[in-house]
Order: sequence, then structure tokens, then C-alpha cells
Amino acid sequence: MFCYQCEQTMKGTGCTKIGICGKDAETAACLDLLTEWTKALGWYARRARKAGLNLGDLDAFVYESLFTTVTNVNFDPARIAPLVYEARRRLGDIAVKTEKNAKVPLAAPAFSLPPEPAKDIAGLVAQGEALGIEARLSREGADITGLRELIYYGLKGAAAYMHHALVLGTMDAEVADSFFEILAELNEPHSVAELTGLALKTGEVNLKVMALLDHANTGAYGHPTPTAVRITPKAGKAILVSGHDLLDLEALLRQTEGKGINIYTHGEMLPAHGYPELKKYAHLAGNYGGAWQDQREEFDAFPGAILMTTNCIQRPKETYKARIFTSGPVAWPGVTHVSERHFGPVIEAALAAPGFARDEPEKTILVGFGHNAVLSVADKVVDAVKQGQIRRFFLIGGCDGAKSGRNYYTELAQAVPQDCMILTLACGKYRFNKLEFGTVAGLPRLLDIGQCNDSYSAIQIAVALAKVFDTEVNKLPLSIVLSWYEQKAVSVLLSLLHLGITNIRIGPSLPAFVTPPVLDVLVKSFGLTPIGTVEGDLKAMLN
Ligand code: SF4
Ligand code: SF3
Repeated sequence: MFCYQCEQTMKGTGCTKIGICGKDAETAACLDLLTEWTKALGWYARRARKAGLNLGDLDAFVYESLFTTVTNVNFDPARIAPLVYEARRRLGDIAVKTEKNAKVPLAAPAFSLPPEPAKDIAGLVAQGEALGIEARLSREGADITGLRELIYYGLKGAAAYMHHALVLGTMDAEVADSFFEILAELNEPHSVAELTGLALKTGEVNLKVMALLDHANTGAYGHPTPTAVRITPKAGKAILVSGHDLLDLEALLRQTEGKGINIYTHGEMLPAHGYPELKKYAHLAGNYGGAWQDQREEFDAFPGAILMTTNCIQRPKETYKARIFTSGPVAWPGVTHVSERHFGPVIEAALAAPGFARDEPEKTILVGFGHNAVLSVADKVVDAVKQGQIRRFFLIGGCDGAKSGRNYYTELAQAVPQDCMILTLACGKYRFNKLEFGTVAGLPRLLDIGQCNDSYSAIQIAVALAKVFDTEVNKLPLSIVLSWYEQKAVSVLLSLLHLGITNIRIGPSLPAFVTPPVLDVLVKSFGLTPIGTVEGDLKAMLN
């Protein structure tokens, strides 16, 4: 196997025997095979759309396939194989329909299709092994391969967000066509410059997708409002919900109403507490634990059932394997997968578990500072900046992870001067969101904007402030320091670059798939900077 798609990749170069994430070589090969079929499907879909064909729910299938390959989502070849077969079936179907529709004979693609999917998983694994990144590295070299991966990872992240928007009823034909277009281009030969352009286009598409998801979330659940969230348990039976899927959480809240079970959020589900239509459920009791990488200890200690709605799942310990469940694209061999949001088995497991014996003393943190909430106090913020009460804004956010070096983000947040405000989002916030930051100009100094996709909110806030100050985002007193781990962070970064936002700092280490010449382009064009020391970076940002 060879995989270098996430930040914790082995030795910063690539996982070759087993993933640090727990992905084994069989799963990696099946995911590589799915990748190649999805790209080929994209090529045929673009051709069919150009011919004016209606492709039905193909977009939903493509989003699901791409989402499945994101880090820490699906570790189960038995659940990946059906997607490979379905991709093959759909490709054949579209090819036939397009041919039938055509007035002149159509040119065949210039690339070769993956081999006809084998009948069993061992056969699929053998096929996937021959199609991995290594083959392309030796064919196209590190720069081109890395750029193609950058684009593909960005698209995967965008697909995850689009999947969430779609389950809430949002569809968008233009976005679907853009996905097909980018996938199609990944099959074509391209120069470094062309691929860099395609990477920025991927960022543009992801920006649209994040806007759609923002609309879908706020349309379904209202605009988040500042909300104190309990971070200590209450006595009683309990279910812990992790991941990003708000619809899963809502369905579970409905199904557990009146059953005496408290629902706790974990990881990226924390921002759910800010949404009026979710916090109205009295049994949405609080937030438990920290970011994803601490789950094996935290889930072990949690006295109830656990539901993983999206990434990041880690290899479950035997101690809780029977009371952890997956939904949507998430899968782990031997873990019960809940389909169609029928959470009966999760509820039964929660009722069978002991639950929390007593109320712990109440402690809370604040969430719910989406664009609507922040912009409702924009006048106050602008006055405070004009009067010198707020010197600067720091956006410190992104993914958390297990590798050392991430204490940089805690130390940076702590070192930010008292007259500066910190905006945060995604699971990287757990590095500091339970610390006391006090207030500035009568406002909390730490504002939790939401999940990683709520980067859209951060962008809206920055754009609105730039308008009030009659300047551009890059000239605002704003510094952006991102932490990345998986591919959604890649899509967010590409969106920021597409918007022309410069001087972003990124860490804790640089992606293995970005080669020095490509990094050089990003540094020269966008001032993208690897994080350094807290002291040095802070000095530079405050200057
Ligand atoms: Fe390694 Fe990350 Fe790939 Fe897992 S997702 S195999 S940790 S690079
Ligand atoms: Fe975290 Fe996995 Fe990226 Fe939505 S939950 S941010 S790492």
C-alpha cells in the first residue's frame, strides 16, 4: 500500500505497510480501486452531461464514494466493495446511454479503465494494489502526482460537505457538474500550472458547497446563537454522538425523546448545541471528551452507547466494540452499522449500559458564534477596533491530531495578547476551548464559530468586516493559523487560496504530497507559511 493523504502519514512520507490510522493494506487497495472507478465515472459523467443527459442521483453516489475514501471514515472492505461494483455499473449505464444519444460516433477515452471488478474481495484487493499512487508516482513523478492528489483530496473534502447538505435536501446541478468536470480532468494529462489552476477551481467549488451546507444547516435548524454547553456529565443513561452529521443527531434526539437517555456530543458534533432546533431537546445534555484522537480512552470510560456519524473513527477497543455504532459512510469491521437512521440498536445498547451514576459539578463552555451571531454584534466589534480596544483577530482552527507538535496551537492561543480576539472552528479547538480567555470590549475573547465546514462562516465574517472597514480581507487586522489533518482541511485551504487570502500559516507539518516545487508556487503566490515557533510567529503576526 501507499497512502500519504493525511498529516500523520508514516515518517511524513507515506504509509506503506499499514496506516498509522489503522487502515490495513486490503482496505487501502479497495479504496484505491474505488478512487480509480470514481475518477473514470466522472469522465463519463462529464461527457454525458455535455450531451445533455440527466444523470439522476449520480451526484449523490459520487459524493458518497469520495467521502468513503476520506481518512478515518471507512475501514471495511466488505462495505467498500459494493461501491466499486456500483461505480462500474453506473459507468457502463451512462456510457451506453451517451452512445445511444450521440449523433456521431464518440471518441473513446484516452485513458484505460480499471480492470473489470473481480468477484471477491481478494480479487478487488489485487486490482487495487496495481492502481495505487505508487504506480502513478513512477509514471508521472512526484510533482504531478502530488498535485493530482491535492485536487482529489480537496474534492473528497467538498464531497463530504455536499453529502451533509444533500441529506438535508440540498441539491445543486452546477456543483454536481463541477465535480464531474474535476474528476474527468484528473484522468487527463496536465502540466503543473494547469493542475494548480484546477486546485484553485476545487477550492471555488468547495466554497459553493460550504455555502450550500451553511444554508442547509441553518435552514433546517436555525442560525446558531451563543450557547453555554455543559461539559460535565449528568446522572443517567447516555449516548455519545460524534462526527459532523446534524441530521443523524436530530433523528437520534427524536428517537430518544422520553426514554430517559441523555445525549452528549463528541468531537465535531459540539457546535450542534448552538442550533435552536437542536438545543430545544432537553435531553441534549452536554459535550463529553475532546477531539477524535482521544476517543479510545474516552469511549472506554463512557458508560453508554456511542454513535460515529462521520470521521474520525479509530480502531475500537474490545471494551466498547459492542456499544459503538457507525452510520452513513463510516464503517469498521465487526462494528454494527445503522442504516436509514434506525437507531434502535444504539438506544438498546445505551439502556443496557450503566450510564452515569451521578451529576458532576456543572462546568460550561460557549459555542454558537456563526456568522449570524457575530455579525449581529458587528457594530460593537467595529467600534472596539476603531477605538483600539480590539487590536487583532486570530483565526486559530482546523483539525486536531495525535502527532506531537500540536501543542503549538494551545500555546499560541494562550500567548495571544489580551486585546486580541480568537476565532476558532473544527476539532482543533479542543486544544484550548476549555481554557479561560476572558472578555475583550465586553465580548468573549474566544469565539467558537463551529465545525470545519463553518469556515464558510469565518469567511463571511471576514468579508463583512472588510466591507465595513472599506478594505480587503488581506488588509484586515486578521491572522489565520490553520492546523490540518485530513482532506476536509485541504478543501478549506483551497477555498481560502481561491479567495486570494494570503499569509496563512499552516501546520503542524506540511502535506507529504506537496513537493518542494509546488510549495514554492504556493509560497510565492499566496505567502503560505509553515508554522514556526509561537514566539516568532506571534511577533510576525502582530507587526
Ligand atoms: Fe497513513 Fe493517513 Fe493514509 Fe491512514 S489516511 S494510511 S495514516 S496517510
Ligand atoms: Fe476533525 Fe477528524 Fe478534521 Fe471537521 S473530526 S475536523 S480531523
